[in-house]
Amino acid sequence: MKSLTLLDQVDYQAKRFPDRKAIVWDNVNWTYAELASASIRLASEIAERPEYDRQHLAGERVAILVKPGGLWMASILACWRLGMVTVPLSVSHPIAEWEYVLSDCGCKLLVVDALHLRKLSDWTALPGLRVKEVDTVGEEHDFGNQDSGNSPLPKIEGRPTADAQIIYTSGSTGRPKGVVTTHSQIAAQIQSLIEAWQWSSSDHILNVLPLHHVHGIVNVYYCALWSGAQVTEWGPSEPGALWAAFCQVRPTLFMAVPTIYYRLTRTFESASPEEQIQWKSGCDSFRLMVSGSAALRTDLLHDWKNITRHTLLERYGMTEIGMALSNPLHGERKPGHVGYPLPGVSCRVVSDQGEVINHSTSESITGELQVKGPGVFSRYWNRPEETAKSFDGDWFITGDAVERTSEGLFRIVGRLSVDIIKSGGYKISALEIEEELRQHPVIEDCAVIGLPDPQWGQQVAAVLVVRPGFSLHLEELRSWGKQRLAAYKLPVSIRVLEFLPRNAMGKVVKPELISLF
Ligand code: MLC
Ligand code: AMP
Repeated sequence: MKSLTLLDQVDYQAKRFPDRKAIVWDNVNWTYAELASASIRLASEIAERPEYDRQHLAGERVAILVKPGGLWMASILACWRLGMVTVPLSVSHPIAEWEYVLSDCGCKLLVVDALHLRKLSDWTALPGLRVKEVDTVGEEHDFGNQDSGNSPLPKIEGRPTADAQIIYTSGSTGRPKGVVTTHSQIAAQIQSLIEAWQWSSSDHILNVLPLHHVHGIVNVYYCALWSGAQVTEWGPSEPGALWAAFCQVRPTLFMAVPTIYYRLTRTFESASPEEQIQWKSGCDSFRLMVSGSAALRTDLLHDWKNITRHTLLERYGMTEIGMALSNPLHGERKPGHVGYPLPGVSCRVVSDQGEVINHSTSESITGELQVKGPGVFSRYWNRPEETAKSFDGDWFITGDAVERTSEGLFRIVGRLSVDIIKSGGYKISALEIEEELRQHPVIEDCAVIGLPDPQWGQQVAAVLVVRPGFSLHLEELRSWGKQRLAAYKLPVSIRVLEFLPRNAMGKVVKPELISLF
């Protein structure tokens, strides 16, 4: 694979096809030329600030708190021009979650749009953090020409192997960890998907995913921009509006988590016959619809096919590795399976004892999935021990149990840790929520589990032991928690016990708790 970066590639597209639409949001078009020039202008503005020693911006972390769309992408590219490491924040998180990330990765700069700056008005910024407001833009994106003014941007050496991005992801060890990827690792993740799914400049993708995780960031935005394709940013929306968007926008590609397909399907079923006819025809423009980030139920895959005639392509990935496995673009997409290793990705299956299980052409094998390849991340930010524990040599240990059939086809069997919950495609650490709940004045002890749910995959539930003489209702707990945790981490159900069931080692027996609900 060539050692280009996404930044080089966007600049190349901007020269080759300056007027081609790159990102459209709310009827505002950002051409490739506008995206490139906006990012140059923003980079110059950042570099010109007197408080920065511009030669030392490279490697500094910069958090991006900007709504999805052209300005978000221009902010990312601007920071990369300065050699800075982007840390995309979720626009829907409470301030406490932002603070954790900003402080964990030692961000010196927060690039924020006007909307989110208003949310931060009462906020006492972290010591040493500078805030750079970017316009709500697009509305008047006259970013001038590609000239960066009087101050040439600092020359950054060695960009492909430099750190590019940190994405925070939950693990089985409490608070989220920053996953660091370099420019060349991101390029490898993108190129693998472009090859497998045959992205081209005539593609047009509709995005509804958040831009703080790889699914929306890499699979949608970065792949589209690398290819010279168009992204229409739609944002999270209710399913009826999304069906209408399919009809109006006529995209060629769509990528989503199973929860979104579930909602679209249920909404379709309760729509009028006229709407159903219109919505069905809205799917004619698609060449590919992809599902991932969580297991796709086979009944949902069949329902979707009956409605749209599209067989969803299910693939498997992880923040640390990008995408690893995919059903084929052409050929059979087997329900309940996640396909074969993607280009450039090597996969192996390892037993409980840590022994590699050789592929068998006569029977299926099961074990833990390990992954190797040029797209695998470099390290967890500031966590050398956790980084070391998650690799066996070059092989990343995923924590997912898989089955590999004799034909080499993979199926995800489950997670090895009960402390990881997947809800709406978000990975959630039960331990992180437990730690937070223990701060509640009435909670003496608690255990958090994931309950199976047809819409969300799993939903967060908590079993609580409350202090003698006190009681606690779900709504009270949720309203206390929403200042501290993202909405999708808040328990949707609670049970109160006098004590938690523990095994001889003193560990809570979580599988026993599921039956309480
Ligand atoms: C939100 N709500 C939930 C919930 N999430 N309730 C239960 N469980 C959850 N998981 C509630 C909120 O509290 C709120 O309630 C109401 O639903 C609407 O909230 P929202 O934030 O507006 O949710 P919505 O937009 O409806 O979100 C649904 C969704 C979202 C599916 C669009 O979850 C989503 O964008 N998921 C994608 C996540 C993703 O990109 N994952 C990729 C990770 S990377 P109330 O009472 O306030 O109305 C990865 C690697 C790979 O996994 O392979 O891709
Ligand atoms: P994240 O850490 O948010 O990137 O989530 C990665 C995890 O999502 C993986 O380790 C899997 O457990 C899960 N995952 C991703 N894609 C799939 C899929 N198609 N089927 C089942 N689980 C998946």
